[in-house]
Amino acid sequence: MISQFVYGHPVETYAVVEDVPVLGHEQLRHFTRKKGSPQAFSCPLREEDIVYGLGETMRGINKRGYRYISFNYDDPIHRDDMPSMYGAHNFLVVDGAEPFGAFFDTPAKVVFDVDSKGDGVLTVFCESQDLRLYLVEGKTAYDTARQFLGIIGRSFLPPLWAFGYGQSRWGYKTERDVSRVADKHREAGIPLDYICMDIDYMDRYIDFTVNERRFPDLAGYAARMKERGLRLVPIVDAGIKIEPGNPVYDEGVQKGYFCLNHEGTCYRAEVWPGMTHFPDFLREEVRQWFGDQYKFYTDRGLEGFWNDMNEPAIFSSEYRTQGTEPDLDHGDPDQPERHTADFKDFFHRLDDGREKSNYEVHNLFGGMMTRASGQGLDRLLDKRYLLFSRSSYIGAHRFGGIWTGDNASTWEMLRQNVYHMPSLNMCGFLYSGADTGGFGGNATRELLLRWLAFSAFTPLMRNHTCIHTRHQECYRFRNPEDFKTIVSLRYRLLPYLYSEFMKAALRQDMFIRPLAFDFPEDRKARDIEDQLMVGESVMIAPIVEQGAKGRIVYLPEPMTEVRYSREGFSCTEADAGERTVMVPLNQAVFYIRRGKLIPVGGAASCTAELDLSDVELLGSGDACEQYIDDGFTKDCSLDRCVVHRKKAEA
Ligand code: MIG
Repeated sequence: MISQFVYGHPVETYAVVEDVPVLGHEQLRHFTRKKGSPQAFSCPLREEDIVYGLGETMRGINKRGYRYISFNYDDPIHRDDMPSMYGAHNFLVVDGAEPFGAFFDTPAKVVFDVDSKGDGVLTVFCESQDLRLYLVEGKTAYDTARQFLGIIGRSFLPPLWAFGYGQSRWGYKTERDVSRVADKHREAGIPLDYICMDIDYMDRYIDFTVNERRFPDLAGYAARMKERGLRLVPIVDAGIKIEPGNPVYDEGVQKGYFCLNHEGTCYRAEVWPGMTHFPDFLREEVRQWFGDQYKFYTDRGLEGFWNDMNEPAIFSSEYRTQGTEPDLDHGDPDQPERHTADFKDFFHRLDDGREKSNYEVHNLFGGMMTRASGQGLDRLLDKRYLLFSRSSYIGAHRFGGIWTGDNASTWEMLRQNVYHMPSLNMCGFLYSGADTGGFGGNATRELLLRWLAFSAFTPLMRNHTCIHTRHQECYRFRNPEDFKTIVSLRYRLLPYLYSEFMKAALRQDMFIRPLAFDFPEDRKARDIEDQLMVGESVMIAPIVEQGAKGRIVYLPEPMTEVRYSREGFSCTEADAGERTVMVPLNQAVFYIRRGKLIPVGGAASCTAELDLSDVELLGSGDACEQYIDDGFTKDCSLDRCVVHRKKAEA
């Protein structure tokens, strides 16, 4: 049961794509609304109720006990008291006596106080008077989340190669740098499908250009790499450099495609290329135009992209030339103001004729860039593309995935990655992942191995790190053989993972879930945050602590324990309850649910070498269904599933 409540005159966000009946304000259940600025929606929580959701916010899977702010921001210090990250995912699920979910569909700032004072009250403060509130009533928390996924439209479907392993580093500058990464992986036998090109591939950081000294023949190079089963994935930033003579700039100015300043001329903000203008992504015509620009890359054979700096990030502006240190709100919990001045300085002209400051519609900017790029790529390519963005809003999940931005090489950040995955899935962002190994700071061998063993199960599995940090490619560490084993696990699992991802996306379901969603009656499973369900049949229990030789795992039911080492898979049947499992750094352990089977494949150095239909079956079930396609087709449907049955033992 889903209903909608409309307040004021909401801005079109394109988040919900299904018709949802609008009820009168007096019919609002669960919440009491207090008018004012901000308007506040409150509901009581019982001691035992759990609050899920809020996508890309810090802290645990149960959001209870803290305060979170939806106001997209580029802040690389991901301390767990950071109130907002890069995305705004305003959906939460209250798992109480009557489970329900609520989606606050407004692009302005929203503050979620999830019982931060411990007095059993959830209050959502919406700064704008204009919003749609969607209320979802489900049988369980999982059912509630699934119903929500049903109204926001199907997840973006990346190509198979996007499920391979990717290597990235801010600092690869030239064709030689990129080739070295490719060669070293191939030499060490570490599988690899793509290499990201960070801002240095561009001509002076200008979008839709390439530095021809560094990449003299990008098209030829991309083709040669593709023959080796490797793709190039360039970064695209939000701002367009002010440079008369550049056709993208000229056309944007001439057609009025950029955001305006207080004087009604194009707003000027400094980012990587120097002074730039921001495309007014909130308008359809501008999105069309921006999306079409990706032709520069697709003409050169590129099929994958990451969109960055689209909160948008601003170093300085025509109004703020100094004081680049943002006044971040890490302190007073009753003062939700963050650094907002810049966002009040530029304006969007909406398709409905209204003009809004970026501050009023702030959280839509990055998501609309994703929509523009995704729709453009869909027009330009006759196959599926890879796209992931830093900033996002619910709805953008239909056009691309996200990565969780500038984390760090710390164990906390690995734990945060574990918590993020189910929360993002509830908000539609199935294709997501973190910078494996950590962006800021220096990764250790142990951290990277444990992190890889976790991100082997996340759809986006990319090792990325910041310039001037320790080199973090697998082959830089002692015994690359161990890294090969862990990354190979990902490839051997791809028949299962790809199939389960595609099935979940096509069914508008979650791919990664909290344990409690699958075992709602199990009191103990309800409280577990460091084990997750991946696809229909697998449970994982990642190791997220330095020096840990193993960990305690809770099994809500008897399962098959699968250990992966350089010798391959070995299975043992494990009883329900707690068990201690020892996991050396060069091994990984996961679990298959009772009565389930999963298809696993052979080793491969890239997805092009994989034969998805050549599988062996692990687990205790009799049959399983595997989704198989060519990895590119846009014509994806559940009809592509094949059934495998376990052969009777001889
Ligand atoms: O101001 O392009 O989150 O992944 O390496 C930093 C350089 C800009 C931020 C992204 C990061 C990327 C970096 N970018």
